[in-house]
Order: sequence, then structure tokens, then C-alpha cells
Amino acid sequence: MKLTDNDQAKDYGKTVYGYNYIDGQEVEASNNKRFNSTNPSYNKDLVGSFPLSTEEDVENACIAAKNAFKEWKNTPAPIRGGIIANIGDLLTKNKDVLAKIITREIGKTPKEAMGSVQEAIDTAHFFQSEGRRLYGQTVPSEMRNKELYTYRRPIGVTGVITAGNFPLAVPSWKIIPALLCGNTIVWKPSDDAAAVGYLFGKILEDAGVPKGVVNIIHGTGAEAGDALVKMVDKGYLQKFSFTGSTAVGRHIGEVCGRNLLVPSLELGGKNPLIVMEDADLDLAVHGAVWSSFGTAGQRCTSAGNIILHKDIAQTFKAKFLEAVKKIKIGNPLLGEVLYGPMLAERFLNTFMKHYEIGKADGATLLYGNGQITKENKPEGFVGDPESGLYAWPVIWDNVKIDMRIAQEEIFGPVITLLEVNNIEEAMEVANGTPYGLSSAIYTNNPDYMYKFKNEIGAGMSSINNSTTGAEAHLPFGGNGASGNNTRESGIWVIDSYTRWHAVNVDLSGKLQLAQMDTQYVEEKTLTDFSTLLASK
Ligand code: UN1
Repeated sequence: MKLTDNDQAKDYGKTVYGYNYIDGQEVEASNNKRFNSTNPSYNKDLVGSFPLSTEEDVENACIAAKNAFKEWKNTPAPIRGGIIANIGDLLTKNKDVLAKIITREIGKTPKEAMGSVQEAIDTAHFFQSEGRRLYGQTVPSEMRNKELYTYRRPIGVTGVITAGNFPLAVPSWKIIPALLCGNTIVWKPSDDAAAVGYLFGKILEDAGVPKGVVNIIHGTGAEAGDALVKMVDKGYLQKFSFTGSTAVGRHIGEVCGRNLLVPSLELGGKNPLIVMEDADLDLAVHGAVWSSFGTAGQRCTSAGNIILHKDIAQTFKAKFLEAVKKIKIGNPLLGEVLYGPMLAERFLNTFMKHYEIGKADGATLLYGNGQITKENKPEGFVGDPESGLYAWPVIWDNVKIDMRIAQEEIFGPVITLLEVNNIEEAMEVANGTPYGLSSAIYTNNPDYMYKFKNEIGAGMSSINNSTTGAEAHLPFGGNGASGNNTRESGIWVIDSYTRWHAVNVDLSGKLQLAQMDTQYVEEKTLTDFSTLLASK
């Protein structure tokens, strides 16, 4: 049955009454307080109610994770991998239900929600057999009767904080490899997506993750999140993994730094998308519309700046504007839309404030009209704009790279247009922000492709495709203000959740000292080639 605006909120589904999950028990917050998670497409739909955790709750979760570590790290890696396989099976079995709750809780379209559950499934599938491959090496010794080995060891208790925009896929990128490697976890899901976090916890439990190995504490970033960061100073955590804003990532990096922890930080982006004069313009427009406005621009990989070669700038602009005017926006549960709501009110607020930045910069507002309301809505809007948090797509023209509008991440449906004269200038502008996460170029010229790959200061690059859409087994992450060069996904992430352990085994029965007792090859008197080759 299709829902309509007038349907009762109950038709969206039940309200999830969730708990913290500490040491295998479902518990309330110590202060018994709760918060609500609402549907950003339709505010009468109460998606869930969750404990508003305090520092005490977070500390209890850390103690549980600390106590569970020894047993979990000694569980054979192939057995841990078997549990990861169960997680993949359960995610697959519940794919529709999880996608539906993602759409309800953060307003992703059903197609995107299904894709983001699939990303978690792919992650589980990738890592399940990594448990049979968590290889170390045998290394030759410089001495006789001595053997050298390397082992991957788990790091310890891992604090995880994740954002609301990919509430299942991104936590799975962290939790699945961290578990596989033998670490235990305290996870604070985003309060924008607590229901998804709670349900993922159920899947972990059903898959056979033992009690205390993953602990989930719900609450706000300001309280529970901050308390989890404090646990680094208190000595509970040996590893931290965070996806979210650059400002918070910087703070976590500082706290980890003074405690000599190496955190994994996946932060913001202002991702460039270049269109060269030889590009297939229809393809570029299609990719640019999706990169800029898909997910209402709320991906860390969303495009931030579109950089146009001057020869095609006017044609591109006209085609792009025409396509943007046709974007369908609205409640993704009521009909097909390109994008739904802003996932929480604070993102709508930053979006609204960004207009002042663009104006103060002197950029030209080519398209866009603030918040979508009954009187001010794009054609074909689906649903009631005033029962959700909807934003117009915005295009700023005549932008220069040193303007604030081109430098700062907005995390909303906002794009800027910049013009350049050649590939050299395109690269300079593409690299002209503090960020370095994702990037894209549209061109058919192999020289441009080479130059782009070689010179772009980003962790991820696409040629003739969107800035978004990383596959689950390629390294994901960025540089500069986008992160600290750690990577998630694929085999590379294993380096983030293990430490190398070097082991010497001496079977000689005597004390052999490396470098000092080593039998290096003796120096010899060298052959004088001139005597051999001298003419008679
Ligand atoms: C994020 O926005 O934090 O590449 C992650 C992408 C998705 C992941 C985005 N696979 O756009």
C-alpha cells in the first residue's frame, strides 16, 4: 500500500524501543533518561526511543570491553571469521527491513538505503575469509639455527563513533575488521540513526558475537561521544575510529596523540569534479547532478566544487541547470525522488546559513531558494514539505577557489561552479582546498587522465564517474582536513586494527647476538682486472 500525506504516523511502522547494550545486557542509561529519533521526512513518525547515556554508562561499556578482550583475542581468527560470515548472512536476510528503517530514520531513498545495506553485506563477505588469511610472515634470520616470525596482534579496546548518513555501512567498515582482528569495541552510533545502530547490535548478538565484545551506547555526541573520547585519557582505549566532522576529528586526534594512539579518522570533504573541454557533456552533467545532490549532498564524498574548462563552461552550465530544475525532491516513502530530507535539523540550519557565506563572497546564486515550504517548493515535490526538513538544490556561479563558499564543506545540496583555462589550472583549483577525500574528472584525453591521477591530492579519484560510490573492498579515506591517511575497507584496513609483533626463536643453544656474532662474509683481496686484461 502506498502511503499518503494524510496517513497516520503508525503506517510508517512501529516505534523501536531500544536500549544500550553492555556486556551482553540490554540496559537503560544510568540516569534513566531517553531521547527520540524521528523521521526527517515526516515528523509525526516517531522512529525510536533510546537511552541518553552518561559518562558512567560509557565507562561501564569500556570495562565490559576490557574484560572481554583476552578471551576474544584468543578465539581463533577463522572462528571469528565464521561470526563475521553469520553477520553477512543476517544482514542479507534482513536487508529489506534494515533498508526500510534507514529510509525512515534518515530519509535516504529506498534504492540508496538498499545499496548502503549491501555495502555492509559486501564488507562482511570480504572479511569472513580474512579470518583464514590473517597472515604473518616467516623471515630469514642473519644467524644459523634461529627463526624469525611476524604476527598480527589485535590492538585492544576500540572506541568507535560514527555519523548518521551511512548508519550501517560505515559502522560495518570499522566494527567488522576490528572484530575480525580480535579487538573489542565500544560503539556510539549517531543519535540521528540510533534505531539502525540498535538493530545492527541485534544482528551482532544473533551472529554469535560474545558478550562484552561489542558494546553499544546511545546518546549525543556532546555527552556520550565526548565521554567515549575521554576514555582515551582514562586509559581504557587502545584504538579509536571516527567518521564525522573535521573539527571533532581534530579533537579526537589531539587526545589520541597525547596518549600515543593512532586513530582512524574519516572526516569531511570539499570534493572537486573537473569537466574538461573534450568530455562527454551529457555524462558529465548526469554525474555532476548525482555527485552534488544525491543524498541531498550529505555524503562525505559529495561533490563540493565543479571545475569547468572555459570552452565548455557555458554549455555545461545550461545543461546542468536544466537537469537540476528537473530534480525530484520529497518524502522518499511516498514516491520516487532523487533526494529526500536533510537528515537532521542541524544540517538544515547549516544549509540555511551557508547563503550568507555565498553572498558575502560575492558569488552569483544561479539556482536555489532556501528551505522548501508549501509556498516555496520545486515542481513535482512529493509529500508535505512542512512535515519534513527539505532543502532546495543550490548552485553558486562565478566562484573563485579562495572564496569561503569554495573552501568550506556545507554537507547539503550545494554546489559551486568555477572556470579554468587549462588542465594545469584545473589541477591547481582542484587541489586548492584544505581537504583531500574524493575527486572526479570527466575527460577522454589520456594525458589529462594521467595528470589528474598523478597530481590530485585526494585519497579517492574517479575518471568519468561520480565523486561518490566507493566499492567496499577499495581503500577509503583522505588526506589533509579529510583525515589522517588511515584507510578503511579492503585488506588495507587490517593495518589499522592490528599491530605487528616480531618474534625471534633461537634454537642454537648459545647466546647469539645480532650484528655482533653474525658471520658476515669476510672482505677479500680484490681481483685486479687490469692485470687480467693487459695486452701482452
Ligand atoms: C560517507 O559519506 O561517510 O563512497 C561514506 C560513497 C559511499 C560511502 C560514503 N560508499 O559515497
